[in-house]
Amino acid sequence: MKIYFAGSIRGGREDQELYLEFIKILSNFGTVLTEHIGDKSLSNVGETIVSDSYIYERDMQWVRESDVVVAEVSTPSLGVGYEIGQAQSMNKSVLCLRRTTAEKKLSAMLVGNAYIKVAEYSTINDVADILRKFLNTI
Ligand code: 6K6
Repeated sequence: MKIYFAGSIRGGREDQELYLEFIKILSNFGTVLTEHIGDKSLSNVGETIVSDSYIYERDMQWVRESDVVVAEVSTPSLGVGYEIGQAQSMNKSVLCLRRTTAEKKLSAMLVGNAYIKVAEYSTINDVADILRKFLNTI
């Protein structure tokens, strides 16, 4: 199974360590195409050797190739929201996970969207349970 994991980059890197945990769990179910989301050296403003258009084209190709898109949405990110919308238009299965303690309310574009599954979690054990249940249906 090819898994596209989405998490905030320029929206803010406060949850980077959490993304690493997600990627570790997801790797038990298939290939995570976007392991760089957990990369500590990827800052929200850092210079990149590749252009934004390269990143866009590559990431959209990976969404196309993926069997499922899993997004951690506790830190609001325009890019993650865009990827989720694109994934829906490509008929991909989409799961969004959000910490119960996340400061901001999640966008109505996700919560109000019957196509997208949104789950809340408190602990990383909850995440493992939610992902196992969801991915075993794919
Ligand atoms: C380095 C420093 C800043 O940005 C970079 C490299 N950028 C990206 N590399 C890989 N994927 C990216 C990059 N920027 C955005 N994305 C994609 O959008 C990822 O798949 C994330 O799920 C999402 C994050 O969007 P923003 O709006 O938070 O950046």
